Amino acid sequence: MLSIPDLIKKKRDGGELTDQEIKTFIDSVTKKTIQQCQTGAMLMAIWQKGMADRETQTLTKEMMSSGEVMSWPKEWAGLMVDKHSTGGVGDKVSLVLAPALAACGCKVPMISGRGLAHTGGTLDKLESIPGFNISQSGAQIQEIMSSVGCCIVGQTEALVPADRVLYALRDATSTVDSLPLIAGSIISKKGAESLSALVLDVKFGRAALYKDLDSAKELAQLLVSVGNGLGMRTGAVLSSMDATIGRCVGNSLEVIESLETLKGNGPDDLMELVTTLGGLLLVMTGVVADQSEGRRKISEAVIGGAALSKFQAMMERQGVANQTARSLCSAHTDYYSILRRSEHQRELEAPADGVVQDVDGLTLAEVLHKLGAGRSRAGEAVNHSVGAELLVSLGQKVQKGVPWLRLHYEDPSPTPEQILRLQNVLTLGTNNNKQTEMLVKETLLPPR
Ligand code: IUR
Repeated sequence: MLSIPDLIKKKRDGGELTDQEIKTFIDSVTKKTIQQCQTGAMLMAIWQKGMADRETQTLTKEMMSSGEVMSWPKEWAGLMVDKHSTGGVGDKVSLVLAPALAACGCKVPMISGRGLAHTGGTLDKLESIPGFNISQSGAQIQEIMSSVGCCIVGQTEALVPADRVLYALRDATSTVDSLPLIAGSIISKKGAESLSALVLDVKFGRAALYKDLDSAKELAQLLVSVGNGLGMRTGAVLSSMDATIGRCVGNSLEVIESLETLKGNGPDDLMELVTTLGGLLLVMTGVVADQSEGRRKISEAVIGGAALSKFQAMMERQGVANQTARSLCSAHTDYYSILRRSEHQRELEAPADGVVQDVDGLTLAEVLHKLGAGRSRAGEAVNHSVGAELLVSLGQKVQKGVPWLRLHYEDPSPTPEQILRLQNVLTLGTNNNKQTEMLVKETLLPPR
């Protein structure tokens, strides 16, 4: 049996680790018998030399087995589903998709994350709702799944402990952007949810982890192959992430936009993502025969209000007072009587007449992050009320002086430089052709 330094050397020199050697590495990480510097060195060796598909598959399986693997009642077999997004600006898809899938008869034990850097986290968004409790035990999750059909919760201590250690060290050793390490991290956690089907929203573009379609596709193919290798039907969509998803960015504002979507007033791009991802899951679980039927079923669940009822029930089960949940879901609610509104708002005006050609979602998110909407380190607090509403859409004709962005801020106030950066988020031009490009560029289905 090779020692840990020998394993590091083997990988460093470009060798392929055996299944047993990968197991030894992950076991020593979980049991904390390995020194941190050795784990860091192994991560860097993996970052530099990569892993063969078999190694990535074994790494993922061993990470998944490092902790508790959830189990579900037999009668839910085939219905357990979830989705993962590689992170976007204004990405509130989970808040609409989870209840829509539950309304279609699926079981959705959605384990989500918090925002880091410029991407927002689903848990932070939900925590802007007074009382919403993302910490639920395994037994509570079972109960919510049984009574409602969906929950959105944080990762428990018991789930994939190896990832907790590796993820923190990847951050500290500049090894986050390694395909096998990303695949191991994402898929091991979904594997531990014991899913029947998983859909991945892999983003590409200015505000995404991978900027170009080809690299995003490489990641998507690896995630799909590793997910299927673990026995989950896994598919992926490649969707562009240049502007924002919907018109609101920031935790409370995104909850409001999600609720409006669940009341049938959602923006087209958000609905496109929700119906595409949901439709794919319905195909993979066999609830429908094809993608267009899946899309239609999800769309009906949203437009017809069934998904809103599920969201209300989920809020109630996860700690929100019944009166509050009911009020948030009523037709003409005053959201700000429940969600905190920022102390200040400021509208930015269009500098000239023109047609909206581009909205730079990354710059917008970076400025909002500095104003307190996001966090730079795990554990930091976020200000739920900070955010922005886009008041125009791509292809829209605007006149000089018309407000195009409403900024919601508190302390700190935006500096003149930040206002300048925000002004540069909007690009006006003369091209009158309304942009109707679809967000979803490609779909990868699991092998039959
Ligand atoms: N999300 C995860 O859960 N793991 C990762 O490695 C990345 C995002 I990047």
